[in-house]
Amino acid sequence: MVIKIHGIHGTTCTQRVLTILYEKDVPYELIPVDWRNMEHKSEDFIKYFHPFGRVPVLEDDDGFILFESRAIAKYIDKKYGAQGTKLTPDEGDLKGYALYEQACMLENIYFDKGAFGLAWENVFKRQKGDGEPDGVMVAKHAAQLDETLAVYERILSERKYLAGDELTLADLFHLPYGVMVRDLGYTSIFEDYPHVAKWFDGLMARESWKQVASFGFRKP
Ligand SMILES: N[C@@H](CCC(=O)N[C@@H](CS)C(=O)NCC(=O)O)C(=O)O
Repeated sequence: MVIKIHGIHGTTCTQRVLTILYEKDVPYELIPVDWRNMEHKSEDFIKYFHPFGRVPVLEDDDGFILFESRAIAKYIDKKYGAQGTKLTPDEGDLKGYALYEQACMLENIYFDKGAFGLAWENVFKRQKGDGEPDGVMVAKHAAQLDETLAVYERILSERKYLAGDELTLADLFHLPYGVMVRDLGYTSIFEDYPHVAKWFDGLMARESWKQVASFGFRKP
């Protein structure tokens, strides 16, 4: 039996998990969630898979269930540590590991705020019937993302990746929303910063992401 991912090809958080599965060379089965019929909000889905009624969810071959894309990615990385790309520093490397955890927080706290905010205002809000994009909020999120990438530029002028000179999960976590905001037309926020642009182009050029992107993009 292989790992099952309950999710939807082409949606951001499922993309985050699939990227890591490809990096680690781990076979998986995608169990498509019937989004249109709100399967993710059904009583059974909430009871057995995700208490908040969201995707993705990992179901391991022993029945272990895990939700939250970044936690799933860390689980896969740890379980298949020696396989595929090495994506975390050794835990014995105290400072290297701490810098990796710090980089994970940069993505989750600073980058995601602006990037998700832009995705929400420009795409998700309308789809959820929550109204039209609010120009003030769009400008606020764009400024927040710009501020974050200005800091990234300083970091990436001193090291190749956010946690050091080796690629980690923290870098890859940026791909789905980074690509989405670029596709929405916010490319200049990245391209104004040469080290950021080089770093992000390198991430998008990885085989793992090319594979995930080949499924197409779907806006939930
Ligand atoms: N922080 C969660 C977010 C999960 C999430 O919001 N997933 C979206 C799809 S990308 C979803 O299920 N949305 C349905 C909803 O919000 O009702 C993760 O990283 O897994």
